[in-house]
Amino acid sequence: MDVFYSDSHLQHDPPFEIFEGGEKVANFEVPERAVRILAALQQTSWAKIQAPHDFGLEPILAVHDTGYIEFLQTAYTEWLEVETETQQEKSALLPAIFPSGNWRHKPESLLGRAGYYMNDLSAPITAGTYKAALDSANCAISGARAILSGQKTSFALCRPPGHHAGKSSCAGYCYINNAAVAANWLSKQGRTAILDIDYHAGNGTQDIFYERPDVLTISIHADPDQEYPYFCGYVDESGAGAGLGFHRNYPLPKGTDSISYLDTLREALSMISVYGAEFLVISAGMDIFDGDPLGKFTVTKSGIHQIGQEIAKLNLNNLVIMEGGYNNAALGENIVTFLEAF
Ligand code: SP5
Ligand code: ZN
Repeated sequence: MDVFYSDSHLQHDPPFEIFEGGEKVANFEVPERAVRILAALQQTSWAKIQAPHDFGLEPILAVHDTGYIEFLQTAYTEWLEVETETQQEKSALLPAIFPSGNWRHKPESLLGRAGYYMNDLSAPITAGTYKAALDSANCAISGARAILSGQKTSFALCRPPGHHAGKSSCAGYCYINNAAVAANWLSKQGRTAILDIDYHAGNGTQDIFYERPDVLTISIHADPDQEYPYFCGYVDESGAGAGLGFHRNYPLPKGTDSISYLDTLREALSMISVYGAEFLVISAGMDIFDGDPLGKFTVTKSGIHQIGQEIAKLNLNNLVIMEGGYNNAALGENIVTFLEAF
């Protein structure tokens, strides 16, 4: 199986994030995650680990706003030039204000644009963030190219993850929506669906394809009424305009176990069958695992393997994209057992 991985993620190591209540904690989305996954794949006989091809900005700008990508590119160096009242350390940029729905004037200043483009306090921009995000997207497109040229399944070891990044926003550890970039690219070649199995609703992916009928998007996740991203991922959100009927959310309660997860998965998979997808992009978050520090499902390692088996049974061309998963000690074996089902 072709696996795409780039070392540039190591340069993206945000020192902190802000939890509810203003608690500043070490960022959960750490380089160790991808290092562990890589090490586990290196132990297998089947993973063919390769560096991604550089596809340039065009496939990224096909799903993201140009102003947003330019902001990501220059924000950190601009931040170094901003004069601050205190001698604060400038290891990472976060905003301190967010526009509400009606306020959509885009400011000129860096700190104004930070609030405009950054949706929460968990995706700080550091010196290495832009390059890491670009190469993460390049891993996804490389994986797409591999399945287009005949590989049954490929794996993009993307870091940073992508499914919370919208057309013009970063959030939830995500900057460029790797799955959306790859699925949009594949959709020009054949019927494409995205299945998002990360614990958190794939709000960025939903945003990007919401009015499009040409990429079916389905997300199974924790009920957003209780969990991040809170404002998106509900059952009544099913697409709009030409895209009406081409988005589906499956919110599940906390404590969901392997058996009930698999019941919901089978429903989602039948929708993908009916759609007649040729390419399936899987946003694979391993934070559904029992014992994930940010998740409250109880899906076991064997459950993760069965999820892979059910998806593989559709017999589509599969692009597996790494999303979340924060139990670092279990992350490598969880991804390996998932991929072994393919
Ligand atoms: C890609 C991905 O999985 N992003 C997830 C971002 C979730 N961020 C939510 C953090 C909420 C922290 N709540 C703290 C509860 C204390 N245990
Ligand atoms: Zn997640």
